[in-house]
Amino acid sequence: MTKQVLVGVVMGSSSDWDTMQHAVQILQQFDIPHEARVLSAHRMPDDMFAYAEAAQGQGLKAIIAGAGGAAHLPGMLAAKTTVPVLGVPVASRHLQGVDSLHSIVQMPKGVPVATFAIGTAGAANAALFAVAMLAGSDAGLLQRLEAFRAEQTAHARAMSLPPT
Ligand code: RP5
Repeated sequence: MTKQVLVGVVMGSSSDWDTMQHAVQILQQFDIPHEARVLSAHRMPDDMFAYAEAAQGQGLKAIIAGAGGAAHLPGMLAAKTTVPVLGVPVASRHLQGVDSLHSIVQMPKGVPVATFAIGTAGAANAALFAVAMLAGSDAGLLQRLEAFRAEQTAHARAMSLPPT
C-alpha cells in the first residue's frame, strides 16, 4: 500500500533540481512520504492552480516550492491553498538568487509564504522545517529530529582549526 503523501516538493523547472534535491534528500532521510515534480507558475499556470486547489483535500501538510528569477510559484500556490507553503529561492543565472529571494519573501499581508535562504541551505532547511511541523504530532519523528540535531552539535564540537 502506498503511503499518504504528506509533503509536496515542487519547482519551476528541472533546472531547479540541483537545488531542490537537497529538500528531497532530507525528506528521504526522515522517511517522510513525499512527491516531487515540476510545476511552473508561468509555463503551467493551470496545473499550478489545480495542484494548489487539490492540496488540502489530498492531505498535504506542507508544500515546499522552489523557483528562480521571477519566482512567483510559492506565492501563487499560497494564494490558492491554506496548506503551509515553504518557499525556496533558487540561485538565478544573472542575479544569483537575490531576485528569487525578493520575489518570494515580499508577500502581501494575509498570504504568507515561509521563506528560506537562497540555494541548497534553504532547500534543506525548508525540508527540516516541514519535518519539525510534522514532529509536533509524531513523537517518533520528534525523537529522530532531536537525534539529528544532537549529531550536528557533536560534529560542530569536534571541529578543529589549524594551529596558529
Ligand atoms: C523559473 O525560471 C524556474 O524556477 C527556474 O529557476 C528559472 C529558469 O528556468 P529554466 O529556463 O532553466 O527552465 O521559473
